[in-house]
Amino acid sequence: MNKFSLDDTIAAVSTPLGEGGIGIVRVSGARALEIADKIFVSKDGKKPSDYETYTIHYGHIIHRRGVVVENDVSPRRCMTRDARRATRDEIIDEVLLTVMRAPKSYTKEDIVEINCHGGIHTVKKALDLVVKHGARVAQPGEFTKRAFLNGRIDLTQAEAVLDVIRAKTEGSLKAAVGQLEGCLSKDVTCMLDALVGIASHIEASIDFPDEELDIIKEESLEGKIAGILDKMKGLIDSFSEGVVLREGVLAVICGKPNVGKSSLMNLLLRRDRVIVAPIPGTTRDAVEEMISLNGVPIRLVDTAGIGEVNDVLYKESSGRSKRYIEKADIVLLMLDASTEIDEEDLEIIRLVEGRKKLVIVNKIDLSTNTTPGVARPGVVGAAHLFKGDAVVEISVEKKINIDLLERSILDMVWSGKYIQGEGAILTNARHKELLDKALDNMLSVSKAVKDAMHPELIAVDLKEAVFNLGLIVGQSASDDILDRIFENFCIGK
Ligand SMILES: Nc1nc2c(ncn2[C@@H]2O[C@H](COP(=O)(O)OP(=O)(O)OP(=O)(O)O)[C@@H](O)[C@H]2O)c(=O)[nH]1
Ligand SMILES: [Mg+2]
Repeated sequence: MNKFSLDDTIAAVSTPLGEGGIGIVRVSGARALEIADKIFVSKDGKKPSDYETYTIHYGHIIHRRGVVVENDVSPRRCMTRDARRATRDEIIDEVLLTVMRAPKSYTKEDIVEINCHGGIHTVKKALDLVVKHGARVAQPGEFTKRAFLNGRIDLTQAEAVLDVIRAKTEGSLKAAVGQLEGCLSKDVTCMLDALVGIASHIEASIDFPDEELDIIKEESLEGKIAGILDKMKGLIDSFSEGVVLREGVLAVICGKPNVGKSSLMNLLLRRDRVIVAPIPGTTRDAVEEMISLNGVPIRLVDTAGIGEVNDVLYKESSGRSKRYIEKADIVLLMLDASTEIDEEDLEIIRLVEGRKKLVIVNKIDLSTNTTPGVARPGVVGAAHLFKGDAVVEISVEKKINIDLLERSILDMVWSGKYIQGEGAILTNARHKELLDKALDNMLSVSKAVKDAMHPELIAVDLKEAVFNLGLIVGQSASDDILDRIFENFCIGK
């Protein structure tokens, strides 16, 4: 991407390619208005370059092939009707054109957006025309990259743009919007300012060792460092839950055939997504769907029962179930309350031993023991196998304890310590990695200060911490890092 300069004017279709109400071609750069002048014919007779910023105008996108003049004496007069038609201007579409002038635009450059009728051919033709008149087709994420390079947003905010687009649930969206609004940037920038302040004093004490600048011996320095360490640790701690908001939790329902796994999947999804039948071995493939529990995205997987189903597909389908179980963040192990624990159950219990899991005892409506909270006869003998694991008794059929089940799943993945969208929460592995490094640097600084080491030694770690924190918000980020971040974006964003 970096072989392309910021001087180019870029263009892309910013809406998904397909049938829709409107399709938008976005053009950004110094020549955006000049290009629009060449292709847009307005109702009011004005040119886009005459328009004020933040205005929208009705007109047509025209491909000017040449003007056909009445009583033409040129050789065109001798052309066939088809050939003459081919030289005429072509109306591409009836559009609305929006003008947003630099610097108050998404990219801080002049932007023109052409709102076409949403159809693959109209938007493609409009884009072709824009390109023909001097724009370059944008790379993925290049508009947002320009917003970053032109200083409108920092790197965490640019990354949040993609998170907003890809948000899996309301909770993910709140966290992403918080980051886009600058929650994380603010925290990181505060830490950076504090570090730079300390670093400049330390540099001064290196440069003027004889003067009264012995900041290292100042008590307030240790306090300042402790404050920064706390802030860093707090953010790092938030990652275990933040990443859940961004990526979702993989929760795999497993158990022997016919215990009610697919029935539970459908119930939690609130629709009949998978086939349910009283025949063991109904589900053959693993099916993954997203649900939201209080805004927390859960990637729920229904698997084929692992057990005695004697046919050729069994090996493949139970193999798939096992592979999913291996990948699971949490295992939802399902047992049948109406039957005794048998060898099939035991095989699966052994398979998921030591995993983070919730034991779900289903079909309590069929069980003879109806005392709430008391383990069913079928699983009494196996209680010792679930040491420390939460057990929830439910009936999918009669919808008993489904709220409790959902709460139990949520409790396993979300502490409730962080309110989505309120305050900074770390959701991105890149930020976590850099904060981990910055924390290490600061722990060394703290130790060096306590041990009254030479200021030059302290300064080295301090600089590293500043560098690592700076990378989070994009200061001194290399082209490689930027390429890796922006290549994940869609074209037109
Ligand atoms: N009585 C009762 N029947 C249930 C309950 N949950 C599921 N069933 C029934 O149990 C049978 C099997 O349900 P499924 O959801 O297909 O079971 P499964 O675990 O997905 O089975 P496989 O795909 O074969 O592994 C169906 O007839 C369901 O209607 C329940 O809570 N109580
Ligand atoms: Mg099933």
